[in-house]
Amino acid sequence: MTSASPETDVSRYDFRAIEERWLPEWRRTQPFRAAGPEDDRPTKYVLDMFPYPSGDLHMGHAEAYALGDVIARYWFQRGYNVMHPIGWDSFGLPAENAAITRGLDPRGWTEDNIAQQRASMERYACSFDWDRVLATHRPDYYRWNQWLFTRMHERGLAYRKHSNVNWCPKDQTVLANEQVVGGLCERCDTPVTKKKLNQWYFKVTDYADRLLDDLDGLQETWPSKVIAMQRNWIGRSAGADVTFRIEGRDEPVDIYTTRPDTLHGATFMVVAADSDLAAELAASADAGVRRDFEAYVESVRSSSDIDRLSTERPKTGVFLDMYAINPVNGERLPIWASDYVLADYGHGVIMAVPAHDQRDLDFARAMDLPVRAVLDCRDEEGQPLPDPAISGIATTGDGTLVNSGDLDGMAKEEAIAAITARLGADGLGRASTNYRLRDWLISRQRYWGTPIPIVHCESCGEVAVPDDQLPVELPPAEGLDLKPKGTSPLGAATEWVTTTCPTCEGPATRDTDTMDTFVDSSWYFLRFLSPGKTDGPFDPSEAARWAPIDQYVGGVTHAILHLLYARFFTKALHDMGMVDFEEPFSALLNQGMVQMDGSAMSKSRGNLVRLSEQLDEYGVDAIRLTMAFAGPPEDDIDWADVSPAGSAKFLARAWRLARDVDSQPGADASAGDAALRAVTHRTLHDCGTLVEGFRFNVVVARVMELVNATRKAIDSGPGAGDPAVREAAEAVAVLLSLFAPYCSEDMWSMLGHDNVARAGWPAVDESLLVEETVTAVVQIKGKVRDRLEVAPDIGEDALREAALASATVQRALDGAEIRTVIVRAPRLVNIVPK
Ligand code: ANZ
Ligand code: ZN
Repeated sequence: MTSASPETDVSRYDFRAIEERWLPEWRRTQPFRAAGPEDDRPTKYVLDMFPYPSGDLHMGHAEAYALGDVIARYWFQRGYNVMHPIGWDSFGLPAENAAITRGLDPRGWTEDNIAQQRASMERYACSFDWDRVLATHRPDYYRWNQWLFTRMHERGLAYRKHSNVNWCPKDQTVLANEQVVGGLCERCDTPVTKKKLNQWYFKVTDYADRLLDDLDGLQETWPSKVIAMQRNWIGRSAGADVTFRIEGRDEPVDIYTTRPDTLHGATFMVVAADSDLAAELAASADAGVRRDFEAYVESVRSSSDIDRLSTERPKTGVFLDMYAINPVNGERLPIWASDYVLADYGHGVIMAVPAHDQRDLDFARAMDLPVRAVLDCRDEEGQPLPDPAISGIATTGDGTLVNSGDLDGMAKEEAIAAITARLGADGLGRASTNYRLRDWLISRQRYWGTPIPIVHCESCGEVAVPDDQLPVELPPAEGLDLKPKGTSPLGAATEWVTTTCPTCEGPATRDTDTMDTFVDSSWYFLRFLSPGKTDGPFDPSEAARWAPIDQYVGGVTHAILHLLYARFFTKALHDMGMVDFEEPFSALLNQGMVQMDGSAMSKSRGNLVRLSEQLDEYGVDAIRLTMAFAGPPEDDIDWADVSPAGSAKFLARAWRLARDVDSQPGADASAGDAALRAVTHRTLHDCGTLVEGFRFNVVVARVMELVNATRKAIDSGPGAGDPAVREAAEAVAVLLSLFAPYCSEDMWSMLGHDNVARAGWPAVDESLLVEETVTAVVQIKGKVRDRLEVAPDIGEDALREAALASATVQRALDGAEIRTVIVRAPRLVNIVPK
């Protein structure tokens, strides 16, 4: 780097000049390439979630990449062979909608944005391996989506079925359950409706137990909030199926319940209005009932599952004029159809126990149906809870059975076991498990996605496109109307759609749906490991060497879907023998959001902070440092509360240390100032632990202290020629390389070295890790009178004694008698005189 160093002869810190000096240098040297299998250093795979290329980078990206970079750069300094790649999640609605509104080809628009984001990332000094970039909209990537789809299809893990799906009338596309938020489309806030369609699914439910159980192994390294969200999403529920006979019908029905102990309290049955069973039962009823039922089903169609399950909502329904028989006591239970029972959970039909289930109770009260308590429930003081029939509040806890024949007096678990055994003996019941998790609906009726590699043949049916004919490339957008209209725009690409069957060579048509973009992001972390591979999605030996990912960094917005799908893919790949691990992300860090004045930044609110303007004004390093210094990484950052100007000032102060050092590289530090050396080595020692614990803001604070101590040593201590000053300045440069790459590179160069990012973590001299002291404040009646430097582990008695022995304190007490002394070791002593 000799070409760059002579120019460092400037006496002022000028971040623009420094950026201009080093960016071309790094472009040339590419310091962050991961090394191949010949390298025997230990590996670390650090991954930042890849962005959508929907515009230039914004403040949110700046935060995420600054924090991910601290971790990656730390492991580089620690001497690891680090994999830190980046790519683009470049298919999907944002790009397509933007392309439609601007009348552009999504391809060109996407590539332009990628080029812009890449340039911004380079300027931002992200430590990415630029030899590994990928973009999911390119055929050399999505070819492998199709290949993986085919492997899933072979195993029955990809299948097509006709079913009621969430439909966004505005975007004219299906939505996964996860993309429906509060009944609204996640993207455009339009109320979501249901539509019956033939759609492609991945069989995630086959993996429900493993997806749930394997969360146990992530307990220590994933945010507990994310684990809880995953658990809740999978929603495993243990209960029993119970078989009820229906009067006038040959076939009995099974219901699912988590409370078989309440079977004697069932007073009616409710079937999901939109289920096949409801339609079947209604069909045999008289014309009046049928008419009411059909009108009701129509009205139900537009409500979301969340609304339907809400306890707030008034209950509605239709009596089907039929009866079920309770298997334990032969009672006749009227059968109703309602929307508060979901068609696709359990069996889509329930026994209603209004005394002990709030929604059943609301329904019973609305329809004037009987309520019978079968549990004696008590409050904390042992007092009986009010009768639900009168209070309107169901008693949903545990209790002792009553009104339940010979089960009376039993506790919940005992009763569940007894009832289940009894029903089991008669073939009328069995233990059963249900999940909230549904199969993953992956087909979309949009252009900008991976074509589903299936052709439909009249004689052979669904035929997978053979591997050697992949990729099935998207036809050009030109001439196609991309606007959403309910069917895929690909249907209009007649030439593309018309094909021959790979099996019988007869005429066939291509499937015109494209894949959900979550498919693309479910395995991209493996593609980075062998991005140019042309005979498979990834190289299994590279996967064995690098994966699973040691540290994943990204937003909590992906806490459910993306992580769940990536986990599912990993398990499926494991079962195909392609990877030897079952969880993709060994550790996860969710960074907070960048806000302005207490709320999310948005164009409409006018509180948008532009990253490019911030970078121009304060420089890349100051912005990165501000992101790290703002607080714990999980917390939101309010840009109104932070000071990039303060960060810039601090960086100038650090930089001047290197300028002032007046000793030769390699000077023997052991001869240097002992006090400064102690601070340097303590800082290096602690900062390692702090980085590994994600306490980046504390690391920055510690570097600030080290800078201050070094400045003091130069100005009023042993002076700029002391080798301990050089040692300290070099430590500052290495530590700052995690946060402020430009400034630290310039410092490093002034100090006579090159490539600070690979300098290596300075060795810590343990003998210099002298015991630190902390400051104890001594108060008299709450007023500060003295400060004492004490050992951090000082005991209460010793601290009390030291405080009372202080001359300043004695003078202030002026012989007064002492009533009490409050001691909070090691920080505080408060003396209260009589
Ligand atoms: C009788 C009962 C009595 C129930 C009681 C609860 C309390 P989780 O825990 O979510 O699995 N249920 C079953 N299928 C349903 C469906 N398709 N739509 C709406 N609700 C359904 O909930 C299982 C409980 O939810 C089941 O247990 C059933 O009501 C109801 F004191 O059966 B229970
Ligand atoms: Zn055929």
